[in-house]
Amino acid sequence: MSRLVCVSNRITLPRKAAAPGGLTVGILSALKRSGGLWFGWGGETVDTEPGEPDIHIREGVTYATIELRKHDFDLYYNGYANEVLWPLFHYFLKGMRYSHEQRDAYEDVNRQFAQKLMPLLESRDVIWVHDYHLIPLGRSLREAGARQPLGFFLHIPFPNIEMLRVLPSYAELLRDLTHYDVVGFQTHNDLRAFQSGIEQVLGKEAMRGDGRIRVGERWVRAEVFPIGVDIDVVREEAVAAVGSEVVRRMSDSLMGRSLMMGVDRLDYSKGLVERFSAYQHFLEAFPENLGRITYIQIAPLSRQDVKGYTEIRQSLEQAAGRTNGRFADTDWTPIRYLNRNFAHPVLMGFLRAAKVGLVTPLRDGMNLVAKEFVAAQDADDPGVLILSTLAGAARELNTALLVNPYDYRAVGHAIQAALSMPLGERRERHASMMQVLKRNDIGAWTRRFLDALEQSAQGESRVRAIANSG
Ligand code: ADQ
Repeated sequence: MSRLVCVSNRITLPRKAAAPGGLTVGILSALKRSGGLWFGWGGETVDTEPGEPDIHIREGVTYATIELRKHDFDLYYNGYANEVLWPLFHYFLKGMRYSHEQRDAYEDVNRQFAQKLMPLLESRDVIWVHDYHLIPLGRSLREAGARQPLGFFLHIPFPNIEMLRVLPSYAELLRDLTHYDVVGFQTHNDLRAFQSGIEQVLGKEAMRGDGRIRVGERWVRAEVFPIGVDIDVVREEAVAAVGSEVVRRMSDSLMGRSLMMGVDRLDYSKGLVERFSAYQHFLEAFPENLGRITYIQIAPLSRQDVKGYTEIRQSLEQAAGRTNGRFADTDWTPIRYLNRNFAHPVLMGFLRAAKVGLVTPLRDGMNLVAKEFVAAQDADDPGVLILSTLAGAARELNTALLVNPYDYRAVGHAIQAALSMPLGERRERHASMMQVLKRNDIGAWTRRFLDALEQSAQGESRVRAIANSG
């Protein structure tokens, strides 16, 4: 039987207190089904030559972690990945800072990944590479002699060609993606953006009617695989956590007020500054809610070494301070803004306790918090999801209250509508979203991707064994 090898920039070994991000949840779900190897950077930087990968085995999954030189890491991760690709792919040109030195480091670190991974590979492996940090890895692996089936999934949006062309090396980026057998995206928009880029670089004749791309003698499959959540796990975590001390303490402290929750990494793409303005507008426009609603925003700091993240942090502290200074009473704080992590089950308990889930990114590949909010609700008395039209999740969760996150008035009105929505309507909207979540849960995501790899040019029978083992 063949083995699944997942590769991502960062590996988080399972720890009790760890708060896994979306990518981690997805990869673990895939690996736990079939066992296999997870390869990536372990979180340590060194000043000397990095050593050989460290190997750990936990619950049937082998974790191989590598070190990176500090200088390389700064240029590759803080630099190219997070100051060039992340802002560009999220349509934030203002945050983009391009340098050739960063680009060279990005290429170099991808080659280092390939060199360190090659000796660990077996001929029957199937390789699944994750996200924008590792776009050139497929080419580097092929150059190093890898012949195994290679898949790539992009967790973030893929920009329209007119945006992508801002990148001096955009054509190389598109060509690099064609070294994979399967390239996966979150939504049809992303897929179309990729296809229009490919048409521009390889010509219209490279595109087949069925969506495949011809590259010399090879075919590349580019498709949509919307990532989902494990509905049962989220529900179980949420139900169990509601009785836990930390969630009970939070609920008691509301003193009967309605709870509105936001849960995000602190990132400019998540639209928190705009969200805070919208909330302030809501309190001004609908003063009957003063003292009756508590908005808890959980936003742990991320990427603190990347310029731009300090600014957003300051803006948010000021905005929360302004709203609280203006509207708070001796026994009521309108916004509770927390820069800290909570264990996943606790978060799910908070989401279940909320009457309103506020998920208003300015751009997001998918946004799993939106899906988790829906899955965590009590179906008999569900809360209402307010969701940005610019999140990938809005393509599927179209019975959420959809808002343009830049339109603070519309977001304020949506909060008011959510708070006063009758039970029947809440149930209907929730039931319809649950159907979508069931169809596209995390297991379906993994299976579909591995099935596509199965049908791709190489390694049919080997991949089938993995896909069926779930
Ligand atoms: P992220 O940008 O990290 O992921 P998201 O999809 O919201 O964003 O996933 C976050 C995950 O981390 C969720 O499981 C959530 O519960 C958890 N999380 C978020 N905030 C947390 C907090 N404060 N404490 C603890 N856990 C927290 C990227 C893309 C997304 C895409 C995912 C998966 O940017 O668009 O949905 O990958 O593909």
